[in-house]
Amino acid sequence: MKQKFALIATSTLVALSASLGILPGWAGPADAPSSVKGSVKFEGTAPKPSRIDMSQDPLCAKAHPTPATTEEFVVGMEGGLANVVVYISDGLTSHNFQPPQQPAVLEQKGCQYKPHVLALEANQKLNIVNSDETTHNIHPNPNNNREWNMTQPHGMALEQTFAREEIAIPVKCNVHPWMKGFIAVFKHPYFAVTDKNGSFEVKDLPPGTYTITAWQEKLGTQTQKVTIGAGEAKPLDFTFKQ
Ligand SMILES: [Cu+2]
Repeated sequence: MKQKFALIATSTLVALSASLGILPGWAGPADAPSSVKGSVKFEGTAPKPSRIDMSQDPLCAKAHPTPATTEEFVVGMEGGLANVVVYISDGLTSHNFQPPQQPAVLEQKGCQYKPHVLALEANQKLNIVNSDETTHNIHPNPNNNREWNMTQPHGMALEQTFAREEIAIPVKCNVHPWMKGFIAVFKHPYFAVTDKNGSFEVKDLPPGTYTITAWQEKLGTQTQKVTIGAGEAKPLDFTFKQ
């Protein structure tokens, strides 16, 4: 009886250790999800954001006690570059993905797009929200998807989808010429957009060898090839310069 208890205790400990990834020499079960995690940096002096003149629409201007600035280069602490889309561009063995139930949300707030760069899956619902008092007219300019433009007064609900992969679709407002953003559409769930520190994490990857691409609206793309083992959190960094 005592021996049996010891056996159960040991196997529980092994399972626990494995799930925590602390058992030496064992990376986890073959199907344990992996991830790639790191940051994107801008090397050198990034172009300074410029002030946006919103005086054309007082409802926009009054939303900004201090003037809003352009978002083409958003560089944070220690050169971290925000709004970079990092994604698997090659190496997936499965190509059959259902879009998530949860809709993506693009907000127009202070007459700017929030977020400035949005990533979602093909056929995932996109809720477009106008939080401003003014009326916007959102107008994506795709190459590989259906083009549309919609007038959206405050409070009007708007839902759209994009059927095909496209990285990335420029979005503008037909009313306010300074309003610019991007929507990246993926046929798989393995993508992330860097935060204000330039950090990203692409999660729940099957182990494998992948080409990973980082896309920035002004600086173009960079790729790296990585092999990620089962349960491994692979560090990966990108550096852009102009
Ligand atoms: Cu607008």
